[in-house]
Amino acid sequence: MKRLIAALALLIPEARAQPDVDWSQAQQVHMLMVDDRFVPDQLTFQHGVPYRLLLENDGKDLHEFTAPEFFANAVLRDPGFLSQDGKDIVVQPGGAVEIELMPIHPGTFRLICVDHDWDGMVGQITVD
Ligand SMILES: [Cu+2]
Repeated sequence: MKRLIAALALLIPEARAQPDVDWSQAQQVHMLMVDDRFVPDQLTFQHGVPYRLLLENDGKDLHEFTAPEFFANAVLRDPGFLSQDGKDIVVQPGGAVEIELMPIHPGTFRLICVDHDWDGMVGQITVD
């Protein structure tokens, strides 16, 4: 038990303030990544509502869901999915990543794939 508490204490500085979120109520949102586009390229969420966001890479290249401001304004059930200091989610070709998150502030947030924004792999996330 002592060990568990010590382990949890180590994790706490990493964790964001976690409001009580009923993740069983999460709504499914699906985004496809292809070479080199997000499909759709616009996502809309309601703040205060939990979502299960499925990112599926149907392309031959690795793609990234890079949205640092969006993530900074959301609670993630498992922040370990984020790489690059909370900036993005890497999805391997032919792979998929599912993250559970809840946007906590309204706003409009830029989405890019850092590898292919030059080729138009950009999008927008709106939180109402
Ligand atoms: Cu890409």
